[in-house]
Amino acid sequence: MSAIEDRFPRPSVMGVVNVTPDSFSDGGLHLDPGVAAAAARRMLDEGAAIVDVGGESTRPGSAGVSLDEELRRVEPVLERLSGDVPVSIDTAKAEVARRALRLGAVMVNDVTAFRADPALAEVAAAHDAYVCLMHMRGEPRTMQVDPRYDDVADEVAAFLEERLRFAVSQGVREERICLDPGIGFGKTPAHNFELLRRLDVLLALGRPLLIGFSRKSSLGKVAGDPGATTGPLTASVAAAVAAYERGATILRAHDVREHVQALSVARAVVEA
Ligand code: HH2
Repeated sequence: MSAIEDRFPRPSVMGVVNVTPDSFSDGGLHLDPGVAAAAARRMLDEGAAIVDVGGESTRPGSAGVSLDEELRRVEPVLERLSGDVPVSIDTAKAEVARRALRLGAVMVNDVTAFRADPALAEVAAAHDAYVCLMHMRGEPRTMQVDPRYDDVADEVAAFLEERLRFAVSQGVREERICLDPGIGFGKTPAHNFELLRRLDVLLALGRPLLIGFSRKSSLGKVAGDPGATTGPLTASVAAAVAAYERGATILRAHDVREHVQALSVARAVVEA
């Protein structure tokens, strides 16, 4: 298989299918495996390059789910997609990733960057899977309680560099790895926007970047609702275009059609 930027050229959209009762914006929508699989296929038709299937919400305040419950949620969906939809498995558990990769998933998206379950790195390496390593400060239960940084871009970059080195030391090929600053994971709206503004600091690590700003509350807040827990579609699309223009490669989004359309225009502007 190829380098991640060959398989997922700039800009590629990653559609989101959360098979959870409690995800912050689409919780409960895709609990039925047939509905979830249909949503994944629709996203592919709408132009997604890959679909991110997750069975555990990481919204602020969430406590996590057991291995059995996570498998019960995602396995029937992956079986229905049967290797003909490119799937990323959004998990921090090695066993969930192992089963998903056996069922045809091609990417492991770990919001803990191989910290929660270091064995996940070996599983990804054994399958030569693509990997997304994300920055999170703290854990979902507490991460939004007064997050502070001296320099958010430098600190996120240092963390991602260390996790990249760890992944490579466990046998994951560097060319398979993308990095993600983890928008909303232990960050204020100001931190999230500074990370986008200073994406060059992360690009200097030499790996493609994945950005997941879709529907996140910082967008609702900056668009005028200080108590927002989600962000509107229009703001999500604006953030994805801004991220792409600053160098992001993969844009993680719930509303695939609109993101693909907007990013096609943005690409037409930058490409001769
Ligand atoms: N955001 C969420 C989940 N997984 N993975 C990556 N790599 N980057 C992200 O920004 C990211 C992610 C949170 O969004 P969502 O999946 O919609 O919600 P929940 O965690 O509540 O299921």
